[in-house]
Amino acid sequence: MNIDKEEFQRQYLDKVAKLHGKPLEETSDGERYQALSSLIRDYIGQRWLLSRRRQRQGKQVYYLSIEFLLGRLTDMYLINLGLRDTVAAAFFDLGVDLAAILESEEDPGLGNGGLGRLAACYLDSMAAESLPGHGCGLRYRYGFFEQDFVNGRQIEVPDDWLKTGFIYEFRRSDEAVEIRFGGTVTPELNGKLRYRHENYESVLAVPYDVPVVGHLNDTVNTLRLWSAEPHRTDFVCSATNRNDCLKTIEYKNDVEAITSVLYPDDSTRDGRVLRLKQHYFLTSASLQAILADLARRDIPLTRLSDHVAVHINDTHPALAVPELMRLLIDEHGMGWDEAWSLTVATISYTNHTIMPEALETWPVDLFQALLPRIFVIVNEINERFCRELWQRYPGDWDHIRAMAVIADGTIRMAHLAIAGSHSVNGVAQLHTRILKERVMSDFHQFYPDKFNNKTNGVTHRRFLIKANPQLAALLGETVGEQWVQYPCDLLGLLPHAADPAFQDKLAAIRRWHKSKLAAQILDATGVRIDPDSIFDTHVKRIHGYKRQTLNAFHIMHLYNRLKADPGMDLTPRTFIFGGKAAPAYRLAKLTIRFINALADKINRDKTINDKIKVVFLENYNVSLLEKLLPATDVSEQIPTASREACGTGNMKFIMNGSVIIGTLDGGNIEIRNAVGEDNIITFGLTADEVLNIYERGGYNPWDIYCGDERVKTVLDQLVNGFLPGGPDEYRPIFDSFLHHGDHFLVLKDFAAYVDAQKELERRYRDRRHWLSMSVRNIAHSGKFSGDRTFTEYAVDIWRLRPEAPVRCYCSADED
Ligand code: H53
Repeated sequence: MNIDKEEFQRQYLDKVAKLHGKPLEETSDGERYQALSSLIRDYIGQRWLLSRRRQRQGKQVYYLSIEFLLGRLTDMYLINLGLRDTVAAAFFDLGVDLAAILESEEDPGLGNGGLGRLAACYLDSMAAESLPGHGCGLRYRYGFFEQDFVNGRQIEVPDDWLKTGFIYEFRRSDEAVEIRFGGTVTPELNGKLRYRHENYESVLAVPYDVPVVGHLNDTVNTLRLWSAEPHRTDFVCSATNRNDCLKTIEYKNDVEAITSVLYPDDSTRDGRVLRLKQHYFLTSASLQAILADLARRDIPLTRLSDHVAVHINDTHPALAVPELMRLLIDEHGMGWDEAWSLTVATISYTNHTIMPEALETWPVDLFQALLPRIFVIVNEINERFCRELWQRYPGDWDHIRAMAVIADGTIRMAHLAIAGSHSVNGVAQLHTRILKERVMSDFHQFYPDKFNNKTNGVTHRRFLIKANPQLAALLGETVGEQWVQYPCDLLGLLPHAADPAFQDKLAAIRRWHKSKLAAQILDATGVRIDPDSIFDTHVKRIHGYKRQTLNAFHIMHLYNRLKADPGMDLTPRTFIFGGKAAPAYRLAKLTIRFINALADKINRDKTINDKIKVVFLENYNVSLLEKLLPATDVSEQIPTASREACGTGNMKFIMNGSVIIGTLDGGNIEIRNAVGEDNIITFGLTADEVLNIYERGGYNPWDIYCGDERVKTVLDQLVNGFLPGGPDEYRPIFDSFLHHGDHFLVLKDFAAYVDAQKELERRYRDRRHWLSMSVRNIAHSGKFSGDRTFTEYAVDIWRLRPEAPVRCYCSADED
C-alpha cells in the first residue's frame, strides 16, 4: 500500500481524535491500539471489496476447520500491506512505542495446537499466492482457556477474548442461515422419495467475516467464523407466561452453547452431543453459504466441482459429505448418483493423526437422535459402499466390516471422509506411508489413487519476518529481498555458512533476543536465566506421545550428575517449557505439576552454580512462540516415532536457526533430509521399530528400570520425596511407566536421548561449528514454507486456476 510516513501520521492522529476525543499524549496503549487497528480496518475494507469482485469468476477453495489458531493480526496486516516500516517510523517520530501498542491486542485462541495453527498458516499462504481460498470455522465466544499456574498446577481460566470487541470481524447478519437439530424425519412418496423433517430445534448461524490480506498483493480473502444465535421470534418472555419464558431461556442457553467453547468436555453424553452439534453447525452453515454464493455467481449446481473445492481439515467437518448430499438432494432436487459424484469431486480430506483415540467415531443412537436426516443419508452411503465392497471382496465379511462406515453401533468419520472425497492426504511422507501401509491399508488398496502426501509447511511471514525482523533483514542483505517471495532463495546462505563475519551477525541477533527473553522471563516468573546459556526449548501441547517427561528425566539425570560432581564441566543450559494440557487429561496436567516442581527444586539449589535452570512458561500461545523462536538455540522435537503426524514447530524453529534434537518422526525426517544429518541431532527408535513393539503388545519397562541405574534413580525420585509436593503426588507418573507399560517408550529411548544430548553439547562448544549448523538450517527452511505446500494442494488436489502463475519451489521429495 502506498502511503508515506507523514500522511500516515496525519490519518492516525485524526483517528485518535475521532475515536477518543483527546490528544495522543493522554491516550493509553490500549486506546492507541484501538486507533491503529481501526485505521487498518479502513485500509483493508476497500481492498477487500475489489478483491471479491475480481474473484467472482475463478474456482474458490473453502477450507473447513474446527480450529483456526490465528495469533495476533495487527502486525501481520501491517507486514502484508507493506506498511510495517512506515508505521514503525511514524510512531518513532511521534515518540510512541509501537511494540507496546501491539502487546495490547488479544491473541485469539480459536484453536489448540498444530492443526489449528496450520489452518491459519494456509490462510496466509493462500492469500500470499493470490489464490481465492477462504477459511470456514467457528466463532467461539471463549478461546481455548488461558492457563494459570497455582502451586505449579494448571488452572484453566476462561479466555474472554471478545470482552472489548474484535475489531477485525465484520458481522453479516443478512447472510445468516438456519441449522436444524433433532426432530423426526418421515419418508414421503410423491412421485419422488422425499423426507419431511419436523419438530426440530432451529438455530441461526450468523457469519462474522475476518479479512485475510495477501502479502504485498491486492488479494484479500475471507475467514468466515460462524456464531450460533437463537431466533429472535422465539423470544416469548413475559410475566404471564413463566413456563414459556423458562423454555425460552433454556433454548437461548442451548443455542449459545454451540459456539461457546472449543472442544467441550466429551466425558459426558451432553458434552459429546455438543461437539457433534458444533461439527454439524460448522459444515451445514458453510455449505449453505457456499451454495448460495454459487447461485449468486449464476453458476449451475451441476458445475459445482468445477467452481468450488471444499477441503476438510481432519474429520471434524466430515459431515460435509452427507450434508452436501442433503442439500443437493433435498433442497435442490438432484438424484442420488449425480449428487454423489458431485460431492466426491468437490470434497477433499486431510488426515492429521494415526492415534486410534483421535480417530473420531459417534454412537449411532446419539447421532441419529441429533441429526435424523443426516443419519438416513449416512446409512445409505454405508449401504452403497458396502455393496461396492461386496463386489470386490465377495463373502469376505471381516474385510467389509473393517471398512464399513457404520459398524458395531458406531459411525466412523474417517471412513466417511475417505469414501466421500476424491483426495485423502497425510501431512508428512512417513505419516502418509503409515496411513497407506498400516492404518488405512484397506482403503489404500481399494482407492489407490485417492491417497497422496502433502508435507506441512508454515508461514515464514509470521514466524520469521514478524517474529525475527532483524534476522529477516540480514537474510535480505545476504541473499536478496526476493527470498520473501521465493523462500528457497535462502539456499543462497549456504556459501556463508562457514563465514565468520556472517556467523557473528547471526549470533549477535540471537544474543539480543536471548537477553530480551531473559528479561521477560525474569519479569514473568522471577527466575533469572543467563542469556549466555544454551536456550533449550520444548513448547507444544502437553501429551504423553510428545514426551515432555523424557526431557524432564534427562534434566533430572543432569542434575544428579551435577550434585555428584559439582565441578563437572557442563555448558550452562536453560530448559524452557511451555504448553497446555487438555483439561480432562489428568496425566498431562500432572506432568505440568511435575516439571514445575522440578524447576523449583533445581532453580533454588545454590550448589549447582546456576549451571541449569528450568522454566515452565504460563499460557503458551502463538504470541509467546513468536518470542521464543528467535531466542532458541536448541529445539526439542522428541515424540515417540510414528505418533507425531508431522509437527510444525520443528519448521518454525529451523527458520530461525535453532538446531533440532529430535526423533525420526513426521516432519523431522524431511528436515533431516533437507538440512543434512550433520545439522540436526537425531536419536531413538524408528517408526517401524515402534510399530513392531506395539504389534508385539509392548515391552517390559522393568528390564530398563532394573538394568539402567540412571533410569532407576530418576524414576525413584518421583516417589521418594525428592521433589517438592507430597511423596505420592507424582506416583501416577511413576505408575504410567512401570505399571502401565510405558506406552510412549520413554524409558526405551532414554539412553539414546542422553547420548544425543551429550553430542549436542559437544557440538555447541565448537561455536563456529554450531553457528554453521544454524545457518544451514535457515538455508534449507524455504522448503517448509506453507506457500510450497499450498501450491501443491492447489495444483494436485483442488485443480485451481490461480490468478497468478504458480511459483516454483525447491520441490518436495516424492510421496
Ligand atoms: O496436526 C498438525 C501435525 C501434528 C498433529 C496435529 C493435530 C492436532 O493439532 C489436533 C488433532 C489432530 O488430529 C492432529 O498432531 O503432528 O503437525 C498439523 O498437521
